[in-house]
Amino acid sequence: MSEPRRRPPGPAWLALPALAAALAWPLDPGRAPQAPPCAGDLRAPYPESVAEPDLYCMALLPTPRVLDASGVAELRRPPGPFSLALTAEGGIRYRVVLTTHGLPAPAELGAYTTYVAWVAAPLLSSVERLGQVPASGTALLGEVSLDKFLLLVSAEASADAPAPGGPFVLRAQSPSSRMQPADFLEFMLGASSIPAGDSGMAMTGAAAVEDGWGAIPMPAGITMLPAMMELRPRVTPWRPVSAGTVVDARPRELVRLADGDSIDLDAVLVRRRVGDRTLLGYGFNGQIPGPLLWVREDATVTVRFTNRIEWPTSIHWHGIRLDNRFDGVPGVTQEPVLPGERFTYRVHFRDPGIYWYHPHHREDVQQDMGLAGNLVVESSDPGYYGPAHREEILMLDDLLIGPDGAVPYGLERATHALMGRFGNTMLVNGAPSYRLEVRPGEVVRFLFTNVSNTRTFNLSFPGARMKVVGTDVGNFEREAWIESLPIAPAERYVVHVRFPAVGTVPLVNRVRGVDHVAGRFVTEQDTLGVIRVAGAAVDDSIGRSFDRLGAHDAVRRGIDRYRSRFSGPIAHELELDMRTRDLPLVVDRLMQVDSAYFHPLEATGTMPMMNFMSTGNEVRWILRDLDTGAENEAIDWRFRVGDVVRLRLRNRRRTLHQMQHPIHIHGQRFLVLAVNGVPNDNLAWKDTVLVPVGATVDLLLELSNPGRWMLHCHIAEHLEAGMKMVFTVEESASPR
Ligand SMILES: [Cu+2]
Repeated sequence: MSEPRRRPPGPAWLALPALAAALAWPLDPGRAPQAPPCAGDLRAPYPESVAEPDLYCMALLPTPRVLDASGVAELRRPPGPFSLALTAEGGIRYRVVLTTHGLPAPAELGAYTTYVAWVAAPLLSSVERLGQVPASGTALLGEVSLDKFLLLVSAEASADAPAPGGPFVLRAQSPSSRMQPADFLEFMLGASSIPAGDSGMAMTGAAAVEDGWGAIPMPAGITMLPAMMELRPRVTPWRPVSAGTVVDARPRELVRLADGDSIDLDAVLVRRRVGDRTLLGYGFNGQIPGPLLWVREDATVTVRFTNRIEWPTSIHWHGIRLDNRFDGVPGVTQEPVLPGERFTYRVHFRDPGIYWYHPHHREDVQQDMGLAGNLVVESSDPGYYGPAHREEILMLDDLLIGPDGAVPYGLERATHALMGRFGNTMLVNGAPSYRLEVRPGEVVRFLFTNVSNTRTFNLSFPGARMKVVGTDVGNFEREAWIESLPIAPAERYVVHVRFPAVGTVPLVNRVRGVDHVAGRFVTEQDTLGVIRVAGAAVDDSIGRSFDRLGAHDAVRRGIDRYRSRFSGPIAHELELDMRTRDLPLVVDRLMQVDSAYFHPLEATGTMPMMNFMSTGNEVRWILRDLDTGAENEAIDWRFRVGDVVRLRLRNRRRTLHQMQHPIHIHGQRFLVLAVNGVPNDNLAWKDTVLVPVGATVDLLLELSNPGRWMLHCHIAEHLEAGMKMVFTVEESASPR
């Protein structure tokens, strides 16, 4: 089955050097073809464009009155701190850049003086003005965030026309409109019914599955094909069993460690309460999350780790630029720590910020069951983050719990290899109902870490303003207002939120799910916690400072010495891809139908059975070096300490299934220079970046730390299905 291709109506808009110049496109002096996403042939072989035209471009077709005219719209990421711009509801925000060619003078069509572009819902239930466009040329227009939409251009008597009055001359459908209810599936695959309309996504039903897997939770309101319900992973189901006494999981404890201090960490089996369920899990020192380790910047601490669980394991110190020997990657930096064995880590903390630690072996099981803890590295500057009344450290997670308890894991290989194990129970600090009490006017600093296997959250506090302050390895150059916080697995963000008035404010995750079979979007909303605002108002000097966006001059100055490298050549280009083999026919067929459109962000699990049955036997996720063709661990990059290189990550869309990938680089730090060619103007050091489907992300990687380091996707199941590589950083021959 071939993918639909839009054949543009005329060749005139194809080569648009003027567009690039007009919009100051960052032309790449390094490798040749870096065109804006929509400046080439939309059918050209990827990767000639800087983003996937199939997802980020729309060819506009002429109406019969202007058959020689044409147009193309680019769906451009608006500037902002995240690689994907979302609304609080989870819609993807795009800035529309519209290029028209060959439209007649408006007066030739009647009493008109100009052309105006509009965005409309598919059935024209709403129409909004996007801005004025020329008869031939390029205009930067307003934002679009509808799931599916039409772009329309009409001739108008006035540029200020509040609604379309004149004739339409150009129109196009959003790439997401390619998703349609697949009526023929009923015939082809035996779907009993394809419901219409929108509904919530609460996991209400469950598929009773025999043979040791228990019952698999199903999202309500999402179409399931009967043939899908028969699917099983071709691995042995594994769930923990308690032999002898099992300790009850405790909430985490704060452990302050001074330079030179030591701590014992044991991975143990625990019994945990999640809502009204009792489950077996794993905890560091019996705690979920693991102990909150608090250190000062530049401290070195010793961690004596003992493995008291039944899997081989290790501890990885996520985001810490430590000595390679202690990075905790079995097979790369150490042997796995076998059950009953010990390993001693010496961890040095160079950079202030919020970090975390977790196993680096079968994370899909061990991390999911509770082995994850936060680390706070306190800055020597007491005003590092700016003023706030209090600080809350929140670890976000989700668990997949069916009527028979936690859904078993795969013994030989991870299940859920396609999309990762999306949970149906949201957790904050290991528990399903986070509560906080504050006084009116309080500014709360939240330090968020996403430790879920695959879920990208889109957090907001409706009714309270939020600004982003910092991320993985320190602060942004300056604070920025945000309407929501998209946070991918392994990412961290520091935000300040002000709660102005008495009442309650929920912490919500709001995303758009894709019902692939019915070809529609659905709303998913989860309340992760509740902030109760009560009592006397606080003194407002911190509140007043909250209203101003602060600048982090030290961060900006620190980045200044790298700016001359921003436009250097691209050292390596990695394509993110996947391959399948031996998939059941029903899955393969459905994936082919499905591949007509991939949403840039798969924010929730709407294909639970197809996902559940897939393992590393059927699915291989791939990092491919575009220079050598080498894949995953066959890639062999070599650098020297002091190198500063540009990397380009391209998330290939033209494949059977694609998904966003949070790419993590061990032992170093990087800047996200640009997404889909749009440069970032507010930078921060990071160790994990979300690469949306079909997107291109440019990084500036600083090689500051010698050793053999991993680069991998932080979706636990994608890592287990191969999506990893190792690069080498050699000691510098001479001081730099
Ligand atoms: Cu991935």
